[in-house]
Amino acid sequence: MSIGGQGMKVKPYKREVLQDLVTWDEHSLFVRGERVLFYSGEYHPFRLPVPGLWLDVFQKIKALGYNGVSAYFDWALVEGKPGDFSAEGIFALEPFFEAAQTAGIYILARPGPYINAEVSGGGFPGWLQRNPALYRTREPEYLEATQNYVSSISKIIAKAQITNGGPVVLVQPENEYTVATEDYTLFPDSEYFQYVEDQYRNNSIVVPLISNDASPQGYFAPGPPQRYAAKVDIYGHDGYPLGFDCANPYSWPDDALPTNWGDLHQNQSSSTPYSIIEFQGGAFDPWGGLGFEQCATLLGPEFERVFYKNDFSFGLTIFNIYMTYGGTNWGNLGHPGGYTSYDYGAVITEERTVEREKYSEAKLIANFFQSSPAWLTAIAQNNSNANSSYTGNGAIATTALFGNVTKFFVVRHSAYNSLDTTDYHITFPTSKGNITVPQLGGSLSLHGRDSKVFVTDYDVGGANLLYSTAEIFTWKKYGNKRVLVVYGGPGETNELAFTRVGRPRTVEGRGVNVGYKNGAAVLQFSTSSQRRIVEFGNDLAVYILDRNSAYNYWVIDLPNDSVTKNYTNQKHFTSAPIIKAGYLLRTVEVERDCLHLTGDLNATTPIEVIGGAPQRLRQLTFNGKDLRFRQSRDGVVTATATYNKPQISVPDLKTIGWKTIDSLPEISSNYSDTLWTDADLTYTNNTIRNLTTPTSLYSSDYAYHTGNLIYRGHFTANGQESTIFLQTQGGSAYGHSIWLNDQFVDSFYGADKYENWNATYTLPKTTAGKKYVLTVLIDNMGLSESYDVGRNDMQAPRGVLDFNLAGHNKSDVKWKLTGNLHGEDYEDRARGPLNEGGLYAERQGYHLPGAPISSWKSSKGPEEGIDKPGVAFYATTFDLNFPQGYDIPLSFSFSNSSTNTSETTPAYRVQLYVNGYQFGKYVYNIGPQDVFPVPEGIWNYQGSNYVGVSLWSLEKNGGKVGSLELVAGLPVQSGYGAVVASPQPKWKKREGAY
Ligand code: IPT
Repeated sequence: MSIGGQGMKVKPYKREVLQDLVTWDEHSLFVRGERVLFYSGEYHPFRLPVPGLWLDVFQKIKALGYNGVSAYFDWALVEGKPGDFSAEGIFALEPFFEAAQTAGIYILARPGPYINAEVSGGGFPGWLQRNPALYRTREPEYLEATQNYVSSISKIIAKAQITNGGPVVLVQPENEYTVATEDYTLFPDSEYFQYVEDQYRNNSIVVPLISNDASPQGYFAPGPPQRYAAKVDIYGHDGYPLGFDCANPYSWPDDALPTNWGDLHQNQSSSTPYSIIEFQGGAFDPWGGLGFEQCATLLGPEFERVFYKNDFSFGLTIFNIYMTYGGTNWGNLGHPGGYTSYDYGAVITEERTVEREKYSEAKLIANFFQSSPAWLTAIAQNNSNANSSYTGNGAIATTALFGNVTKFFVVRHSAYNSLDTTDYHITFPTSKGNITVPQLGGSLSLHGRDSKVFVTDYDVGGANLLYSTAEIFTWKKYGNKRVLVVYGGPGETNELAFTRVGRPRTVEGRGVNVGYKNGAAVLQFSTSSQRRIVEFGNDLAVYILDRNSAYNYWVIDLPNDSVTKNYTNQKHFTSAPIIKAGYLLRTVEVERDCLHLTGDLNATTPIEVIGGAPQRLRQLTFNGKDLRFRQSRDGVVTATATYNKPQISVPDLKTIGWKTIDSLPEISSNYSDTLWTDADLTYTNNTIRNLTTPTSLYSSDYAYHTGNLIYRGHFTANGQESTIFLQTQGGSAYGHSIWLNDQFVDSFYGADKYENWNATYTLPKTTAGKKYVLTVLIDNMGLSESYDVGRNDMQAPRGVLDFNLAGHNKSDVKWKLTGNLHGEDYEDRARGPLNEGGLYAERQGYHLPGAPISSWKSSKGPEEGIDKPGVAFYATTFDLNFPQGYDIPLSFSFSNSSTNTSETTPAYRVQLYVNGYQFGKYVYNIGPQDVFPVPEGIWNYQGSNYVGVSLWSLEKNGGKVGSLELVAGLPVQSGYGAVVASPQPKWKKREGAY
């Protein structure tokens, strides 16, 4: 294999731009001169606002066999006010980079400034709505607006580059700069793109810049041929072949498997490694959607097997899976097309569990490629005749990749979505000539929705695996002895053959047939759950598993020298222990004759170190505790890690006792809005909607960009006010409620398909000469993304768009409005600019721990509810006393029963706050989410907690929550250690709060 410095001699050349630690050629990236497969999972720090848990997720990604993480950073969260960049506490990136480094994970940093990502505004802060420029174009006002963010974030990223000892090896400017409206003729604009690249370069970013075309268009690819004046260092593209409709989780459309990506790559960017920067790892899900479990099924283990291996068949060596850990759209950070959970159906759940089968499948695939250095220079062969090639069977498609010695064959059904099991033979071109397999009789079989990677002349530490149809999990070499772990699907016949090894002998299990053909020892077996071990002299032990058993095996790199630290490096990687364990293994350390493991258990679990333990093991620890063990003559270590089920008690929210306060005092006659913002701007910079009111009523014109909005329209009656026409906009699934003085007028309950609504409402009788106030409460579901260049979708205003009061000129009504207290001068620097909206309780800070609740009314809580339309705020405090050493998911769970109205799906909206962090937005009449996980660190598991709940009932008879409970999931006995809580600054009386 060609690694290390040899790469430099290989044609065409290894490119070094501004530094020589991260380089590349047409095959792969190199780090410190060594070829690497950049195998990465997408994970956003801002969707897990607990820096104390960042390492947890990194370790779970590392344990998959990945060595990279791609992370977006969200401008809207760190520059809530123009010019005021602040990335501290939960928004600090340094601890994220440190955690990556500790886990041995390289970072692809994706700071935007536009990121999409299903976040509010696609990452654009709300104040950008006041900027009239065309976003993501060369227009100077837009470019200037990005400057403070880009230079500030670049400095942080720059310090974390590998050249400064940090984990950052790649940076992506912009995001999917691929789709533009027809009338934007400058697209794709090299001048603009070059500007973005220069912004990063001028702010000390020296690692390679990589792109992510939404689809393979070749925009800004360095070529050859270079088609654009601007170019990135490494060209990459994205792909979501099954889309985002989780409604039919078993439906794979006939034409959804990409087959031409390899050809496109050769035509577009043959000088750079084939790179997929976002490949579908799950799906987002809209309001009214079907919930993420369905997405996890659609994008499950079968999808990973067929689609990931298909990606690899194009010669892929830079791969990032979006999402790998999704997390939570807490505190209003999401876009209107999604709800609070951003679980994404990813391999790691929102609650950070690794229990989905797709996690284990992803681990099998990644480990294979990571243990196959020959992969990195193998060349994908033209696959236009893939159907029936190598097999002569038209139902099977095979794509070959040829290395100098080793060859790879990616096999799937020609009809990739077939559910059939197909029997076939394959003819391998090997160093011993063409060999048709299986040689020992019978046939191979490929199950429906499966795909395999076969190898020939594959180096197992000096032993030559002539071919294998059993898939490789990993192999290692310990001194003179190699251990190879292979697996097969249920009931399949598989065959492998070795040259250059001793005589085979089955030492565990039965049913392995041995033969000698073409100078090689051939093993044939049909897969069963019974493990087989075959030893070839003293050279090699082959572990034969079925897939489900293989799921229990782990390889975690050993710590390296002081330079490469925990980063995978071939030398260490090929001698890391292979360990059979259970739920999760996090770290492995060999210290002289001791072996230290950390990991998580969900049950009492047998541990078996099948290779890599010190020869005479003296001590084995698991999570710091000694385990009794046995060691065989071969060095295999066996032990048992015991799971102790803890006692967990969770407070009963039905009986705990709550305090409550009216959170819509605005409709009472003695409420004063003198401190509110006057909606008195007679113009707007908004470019996508002209004003149809005398003054702008767009919330972002007045610095309100997040959460609920409240408008107050003052007028003096003339007795003619029979109706009001009102048009509002809040994004998908929003709603509004209207009052005239304290009298309820009506509500719009909302639905997924309505981003805005207009209606004419009948008003109660008015008395001429009297003063009245219209109060309009509007939900804001976040700002739209700006996916298409040439159209400022992000500017879609929030709030009142238009109105018409019968008997009046529009100018007779004087409007005031509020959102979160003090808008862009947001109060809560710790929880950031988006966490709180404009409800009275939020403006007062009553969602924060320490709020003065003792003077409030006692209540049974949200299940008691209110008997008229309005907003109630409930609060309670309690201690949790969870045992240490466990990771315990803890969620709010609503159940869908009962209210006091006649309708079957009554309209009410709930926001949940834990220790001040908004961790749930529940819209009962739209759904789908009714379970809201909150991570430890937002919760205090050994201490006191403050829970706030706002309940907005939109119905004329009011409403109540059917049932609200706290539910703890299965406690996982964890080796992670104590979780440092996120900052939870307490309530203080707020100056100028109204
Ligand atoms: C791709 C975006 O780049 C990413 O930010 C995210 O929005 C993702 O989609 C979907 O979750 S765009 C792709 C759908 C073409």
